[in-house]
Amino acid sequence: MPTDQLAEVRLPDTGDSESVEVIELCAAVGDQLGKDDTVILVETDKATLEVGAPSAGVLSEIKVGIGDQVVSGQVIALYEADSEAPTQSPVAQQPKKAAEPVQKRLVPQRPQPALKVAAHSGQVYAGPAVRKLARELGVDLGKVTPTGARGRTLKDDVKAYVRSRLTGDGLAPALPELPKVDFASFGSIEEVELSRIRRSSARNLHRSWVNIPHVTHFDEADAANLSEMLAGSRAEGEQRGIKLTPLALIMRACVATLKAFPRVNASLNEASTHWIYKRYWHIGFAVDTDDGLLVPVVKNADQKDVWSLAEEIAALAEKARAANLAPADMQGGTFTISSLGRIGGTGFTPVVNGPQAAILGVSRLTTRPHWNGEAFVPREVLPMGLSYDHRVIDGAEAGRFMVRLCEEIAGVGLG
Ligand code: CAO
Repeated sequence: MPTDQLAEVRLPDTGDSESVEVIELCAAVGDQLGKDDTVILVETDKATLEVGAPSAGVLSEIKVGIGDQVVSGQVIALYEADSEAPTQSPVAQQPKKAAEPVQKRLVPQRPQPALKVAAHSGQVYAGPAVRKLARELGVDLGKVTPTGARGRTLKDDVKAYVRSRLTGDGLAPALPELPKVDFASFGSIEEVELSRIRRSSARNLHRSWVNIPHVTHFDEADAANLSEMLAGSRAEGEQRGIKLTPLALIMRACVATLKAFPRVNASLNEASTHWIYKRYWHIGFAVDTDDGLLVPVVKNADQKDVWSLAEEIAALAEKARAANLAPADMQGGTFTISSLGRIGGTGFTPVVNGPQAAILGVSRLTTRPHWNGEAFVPREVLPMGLSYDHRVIDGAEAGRFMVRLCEEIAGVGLG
């Protein structure tokens, strides 16, 4: 089509008396444009503005380049308007007068000019073409390091981010995939879909495992007192209608120890620059249900005696097994206990329930020979392992935490 029959995209009145800079070309020659589709981005002192096509058509020529200074009314592109959507401003039909107001000439029947402030989400400063690319690639622009002028994110930044994720450069290495195996080729198989709970706990466990540098510290507490307490509590428990189990006593000992070691009750902030100390002690505990693992939380455990703790643990475990836990029952935890004592085992390494800093794994009470300086004597012990986020807790601190926890358990009372 001859140039003089092409429709124009002109820069509308930007409100700036001076020229403005072209910072991005958002379409290429040959692109099919819809009405208002952005052709270029310009930047004024105050904002980034999108300049759109007044009607649908195919882009024939872009008359400006990145970095060019343009003024209101200047032709920035030519396009072949779709025949069913005739433009208001083909050059041949509607010759322009320099003095004519730009917006009227471009989009006479529209209340709004084809110019709008480019959308900014949060702190991210990027044009629509960059946002479109990010959307297509599933990239969170907040995670991309901008290299453009005044902190603007460029297409190349998005591409560099994707490349680094794929090749394992930088801080976020890509995980190598497990080999795909055709199990059926080796024998008969049955495929069973995971429950919603199992799928969500698999996600949470994986997320914690790959994000948190785990260390597990093992120790054993003298459990003579704890066993005695439990045995001695039977009659009172029957009266109260509450069964005391080791977990309530362990939880109480944990709270006392967490108060002495506040970092174990803390979390790292998202940017890993600050510790967040929580002045509340909400203790989660793992419950094994038919549908998978659930972690209800005893809120304000520091304000409850062992009977109240035992009662609440039993009620929450019951709710978990009946699939009746509300989301609020599982939120706000500051530390978690996973007790496999009823089942057995001498020790295990639980996965930290991030962003918490630590989790205590409790194994089965057992009797071991203990050297008292003169002879080996039988001693009942409670084996425990504390898995912790090594970014939050030093090894020595974890060791001291466990020594103190063992002391608390050794001297635990019913108060
Ligand atoms: N050593 C020996 N026996 C123990 C024990 C221990 N460390 N802890 C509990 N027991 C015994 C109790 O003395 C009691 O015995 P009696 O029935 O003879 O009186 C019995 O186990 C009580 O068990 P319980 O399960 O009813 O009560 P609990 O308070 O100890 O635990 C709960 C409650 C919900 C934590 C538990 O039932 C549970 O689901 N545990 C599994 C947690 C899990 O799956 N963890 C793995 C998660 S992956 O990290």
